[in-house]
Amino acid sequence: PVLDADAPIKIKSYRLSEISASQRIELLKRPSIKTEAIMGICKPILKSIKERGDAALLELTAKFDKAQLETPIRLPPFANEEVIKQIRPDVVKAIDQAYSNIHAFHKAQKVTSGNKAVGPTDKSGDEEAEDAILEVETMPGVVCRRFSRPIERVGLYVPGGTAVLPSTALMLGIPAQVAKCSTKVIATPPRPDGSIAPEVLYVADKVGATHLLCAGGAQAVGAMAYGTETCPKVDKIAGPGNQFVTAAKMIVQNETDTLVSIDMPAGPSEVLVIADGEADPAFVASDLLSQAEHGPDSQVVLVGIDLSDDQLLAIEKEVDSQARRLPRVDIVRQAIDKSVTVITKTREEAMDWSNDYAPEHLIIQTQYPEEMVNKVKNAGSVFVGAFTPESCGDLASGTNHVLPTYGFARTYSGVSVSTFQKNITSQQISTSGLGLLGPHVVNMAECEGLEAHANAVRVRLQKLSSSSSA
Ligand code: HSO
Ligand code: ZN
Repeated sequence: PVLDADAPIKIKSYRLSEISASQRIELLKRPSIKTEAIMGICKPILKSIKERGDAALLELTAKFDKAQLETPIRLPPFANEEVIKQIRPDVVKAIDQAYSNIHAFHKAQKVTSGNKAVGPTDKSGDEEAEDAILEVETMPGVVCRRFSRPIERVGLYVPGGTAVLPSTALMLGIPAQVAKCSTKVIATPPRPDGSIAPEVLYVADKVGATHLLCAGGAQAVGAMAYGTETCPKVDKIAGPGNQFVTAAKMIVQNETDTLVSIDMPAGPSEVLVIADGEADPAFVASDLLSQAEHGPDSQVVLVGIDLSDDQLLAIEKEVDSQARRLPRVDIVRQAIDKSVTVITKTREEAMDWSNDYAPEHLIIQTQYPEEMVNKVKNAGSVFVGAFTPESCGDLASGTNHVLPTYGFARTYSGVSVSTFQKNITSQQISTSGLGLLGPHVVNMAECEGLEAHANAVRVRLQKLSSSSSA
């Protein structure tokens, strides 16, 4: 839709006290996604990749990305000195700092998931962090353990489109590197001249990617899910993407013979900002706009706590004037057109609204922001206090920016090291342990009518009693 360039760039606002129950439900809703239609487009694409592999992949890349490639796959090293020279030196430094912060935060996740940091992983390579083992002796002689292992082959989707996203390559590549996945395919669409952004190539080397798949959309998802002549088949595909990427991920995940998992369902990116009368209107507006510039379907929500008309007006003025100075103002205008401001009386009402919405990003610009964090029930990632803009988490603070959208923050977590691991449990029972536990298992097996289960314990108990009496 072409929006009038002279019209004010303004978010529709409501006072909570004037909103009916049914209106509340409507305002909390995300715009509906036409999954069926999109899936209908993706299915033949996936089928052609499955049947014709690289040949189909190259045709689709020529069609959708306008790039003529000889092969869809590149192998490391991806960025030689020539490539790195094409990146602004201060951008190289920024990527290095972001890598260091994100790596530090994700490496720490390895040792906090259990009670015993004496993992089974070897100490080779650059990842010295050890996997935690959880160990509980549930009865004397009955020891239960849980440990993690990397998912071996993973596909990391880095969107192309209107922005270059080396940050997404970091957000997916680092946790996979820390988890020690052995095959890491980064997929990203090539530019029409067949090239890949040098910043993404630089990151691909830093995270130890094993393959670069120069393809995007449903066809890239298909190549990683099924494997082609040149692209390895992967066990799990992670990363954000447009509606086609999301639909393709959902389709391949449901194909029982494909055996591929995905990180999470994904919708358009979103932010909810909670601000009170103390918040700086320029800060609040800047955060709303940094989300709005991602795409026309970005969701932007402002929840104001007891703001006067003047205070709201000050924020609205900032939104309008800052937006007009942005290169991506046309995208911003479309996103803002679908956005909502709600003014509540109390902090509790504001937090209830946020928890009901379950935002991907929650920014808290209020007095005593930490107290508000304690009340967060549903959110992907929280930005605490006036000097914590979302951009910092998006790019370089250390947390992951691949987060649950569309209300899935109620049940899903963002990408982390555990996205690229699975947990395995084990148990080991001593003879005395079986003496204590065995009779209970026999009784339960009989109750379930499973005589063979009961026997597997009985034969052992009999052996133990005959050898002890012998
Ligand atoms: N806000 C985006 C991530 C991003 N921002 C990448 C800038 N670059 C989704 O969380
Ligand atoms: Zn962002």
